[in-house]
Amino acid sequence: MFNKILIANRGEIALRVLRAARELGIATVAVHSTADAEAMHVKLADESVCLGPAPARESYLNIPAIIAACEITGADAVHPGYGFLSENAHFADILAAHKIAFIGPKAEHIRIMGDKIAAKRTAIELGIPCVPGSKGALSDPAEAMRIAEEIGFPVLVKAAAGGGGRGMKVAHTREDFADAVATASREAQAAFGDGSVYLEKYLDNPRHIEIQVLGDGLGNAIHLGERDCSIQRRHQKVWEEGPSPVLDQDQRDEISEICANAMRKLHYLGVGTIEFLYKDGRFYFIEMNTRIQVEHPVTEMITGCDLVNEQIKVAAGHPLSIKQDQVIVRGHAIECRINAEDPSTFIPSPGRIERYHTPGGLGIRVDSAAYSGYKIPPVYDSLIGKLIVYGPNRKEALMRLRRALDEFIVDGIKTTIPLFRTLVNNDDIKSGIYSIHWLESFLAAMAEEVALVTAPALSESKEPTPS
Ligand code: MV4
Repeated sequence: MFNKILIANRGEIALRVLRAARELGIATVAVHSTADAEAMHVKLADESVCLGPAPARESYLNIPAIIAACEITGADAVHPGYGFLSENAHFADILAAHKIAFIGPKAEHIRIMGDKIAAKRTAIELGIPCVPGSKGALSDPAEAMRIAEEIGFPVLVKAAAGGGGRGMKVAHTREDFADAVATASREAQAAFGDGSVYLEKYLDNPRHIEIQVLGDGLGNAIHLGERDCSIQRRHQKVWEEGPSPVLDQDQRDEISEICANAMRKLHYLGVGTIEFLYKDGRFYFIEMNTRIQVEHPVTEMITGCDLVNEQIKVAAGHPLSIKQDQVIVRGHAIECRINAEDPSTFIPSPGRIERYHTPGGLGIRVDSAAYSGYKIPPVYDSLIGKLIVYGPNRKEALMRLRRALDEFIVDGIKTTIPLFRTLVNNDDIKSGIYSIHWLESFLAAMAEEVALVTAPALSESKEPTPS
């Protein structure tokens, strides 16, 4: 087992990794930027190293500084958390060259899944169902049009280097097509330095359902059920839950087993998430994430399995400690991502947290690095914590969530907690019938309502101003 893990991240996920390491009896090293000197992960770790200035590229993304921090502290493994260097195959290679373990998948698998075309080709080979589309990147325009007509409009043009929604364009008709390809390719070139694009049938109003997998790199792999992450805004998940409110047991068994079998064939190492769009009873692979995800606690609550603990053990070469038949999904969990943002405009609200009180009691988990007096720096993402609730069934999880949100106090900054108080009482949310576009339509309707009640009446506004 490792002696000392360097946690190459910040915020709540740095604390999450620190807790898992400590329970395994492994020493921890926190790294931080100058903006994070007072951050909780720095206070709680056994040791800490300042990597550099606030901008992530000079600190949390600074590979030479992280390698130096490992050498200075004698860390024999690095956990990258999510974001930052977590899906950087080059970083995994550099660590290997320095005889430092990367707590994550094999560089080869990170590389494949980072290239959306290679990922899809691999998924097809592994028997994972995909969205109908082009075989690979588009080459000449005439050939592209022929494929688009074969798929049938609407088609979606996607960037090979994309993911998370960047470099995507819908072509509704053949007239829109050339323009969509040109725009997507230009945006992809600008954003990723790679203009290659591919085609898929556009699915309207699907759900986003993902399968959690875990492998030991030796050919053992299991699945840990699904999470439904359809409630999102601008490709940022807002509310995640598991199991999905719309699947029956046969559907979830079928797709989960396909995923576990695929990971066995790959000799996949570590945790992973296979993302699908789901519509009319069918699953369509879109991408695979080769990291621990923000929403992993949903799975931990319904399976009782500690995913970060498992990640560390398999990275150290241990075979999987749990068999598929020991994974039992029980009850229901919901996660709300609490951001330091205005709950209606989503404008970031950094600053000092004055009062901070988290909910507690049976079935409540709060993963956060916030504390009273903590000053949220304006330079990183605005996630300040996650509230995860568990209940024996969805209805009771919703009741518990409502109760927990009422107890949560964060003063001094704006947070998205009030949005969740609205969502938990919404009929569509309560019924579980929603698609990936539900939240954005709901927010647009709310903004419209506010505009109507605040706008002056037409008769009043037309009144001449008294002189
Ligand atoms: C799609 C799609 C519809 N049809 N692919 C967005 C990000 C990237 N991960 C894949 N995405 C989508 N791919 C086809 N063929 C709609 C989306 C999409 C989406 C997917 C998941 C969660 C939220 C989304 C929001 C807008 C669009």
